[in-house]
Amino acid sequence: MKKLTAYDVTPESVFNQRRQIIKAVGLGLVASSLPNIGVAASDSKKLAALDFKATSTSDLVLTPESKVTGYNNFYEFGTDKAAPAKFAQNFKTDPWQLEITGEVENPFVLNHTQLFNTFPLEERIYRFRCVEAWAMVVPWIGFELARLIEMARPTHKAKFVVFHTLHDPEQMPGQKNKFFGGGIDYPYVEALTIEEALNSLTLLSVGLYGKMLPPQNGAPIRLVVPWKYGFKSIKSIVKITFSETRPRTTWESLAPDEYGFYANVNPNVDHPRWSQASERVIGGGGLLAVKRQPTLMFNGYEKEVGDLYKGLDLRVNF
Ligand SMILES: Nc1nc2c(c(=O)[nH]1)N[C@H]1C(S)=C(S)[C@@H](COP(=O)(O)O)O[C@H]1N2
Ligand SMILES: [Mo]
Repeated sequence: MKKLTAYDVTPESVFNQRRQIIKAVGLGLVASSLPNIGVAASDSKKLAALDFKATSTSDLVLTPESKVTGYNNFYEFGTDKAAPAKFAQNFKTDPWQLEITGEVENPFVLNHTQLFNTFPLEERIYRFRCVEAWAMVVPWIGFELARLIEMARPTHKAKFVVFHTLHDPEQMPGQKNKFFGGGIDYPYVEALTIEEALNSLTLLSVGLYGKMLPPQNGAPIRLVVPWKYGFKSIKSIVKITFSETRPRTTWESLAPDEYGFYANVNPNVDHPRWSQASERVIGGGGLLAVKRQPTLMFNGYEKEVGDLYKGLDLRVNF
């Protein structure tokens, strides 16, 4: 199988323009206010290209960009897979404030520009597995959450890192209408143990496929935890709180028998209503065939994260 780098997934012209654009962002200009920067976005919206270290290679076959940005779970914009791409188009992600607070010595706030230039951006090609048993491979752009945690300097009491999505019912129809939003009590909240949060796989993502995140994928900043089911990878984050106690997270609160706090991808622990032993490959198999593949333990990242769960009964702590 072909080895992919960022150069394979982004038109060359975009690469050549990156340096220019990032300079503008550094000067405090807003990327989205730049004149047409010529990014060949598949949808009508033009998204700014990002400057990142294009070092990642992978044997994984990338999911087509149109699927990554067109088949989404973002219940704030409706429960249908096509709803977020449709209803999030005018979602205002700039200006934005991400607040870092709680059990830290150095609480701080990042504005929209600072999300993109405080930490060096890199590309990470990861498997992405939804609890609904479908799978993608996504070329994310972002930075390790560990870098942000270092800057915040957690106190010895910080045992959990808690993430909050924006609460804005005027912009998010799913927050205004309980049925449209899948019955969730918003805002959407997710959390990791501090050890999980510090793992070098854990990413705060600001882009994919060489460009800023489209709104349906969680712009301007979202979490990516590749060894856990997708619902842990919370979108459009406005607050990160360090806490001594484990919070009640969104899906765990809604259906504790079906969605656990850990939510580690595990082929041996089925969802009560379906098997997790195999997964449907999104964009795979062409028009007529549905391609399935075996689910990998920790989504293929056991070497990197297996030690985090030594001695833990994964059937009980699902
Ligand atoms: N705020 C928020 N974050 C969310 C969700 C959501 O509904 N709201 N859905 C989750 C689920 S179930 C999945 S599978 C992923 C989907 O991410 P993607 O659309 O970028 O593939 O986002 C996760 N993050
Ligand atoms: Mo999901």
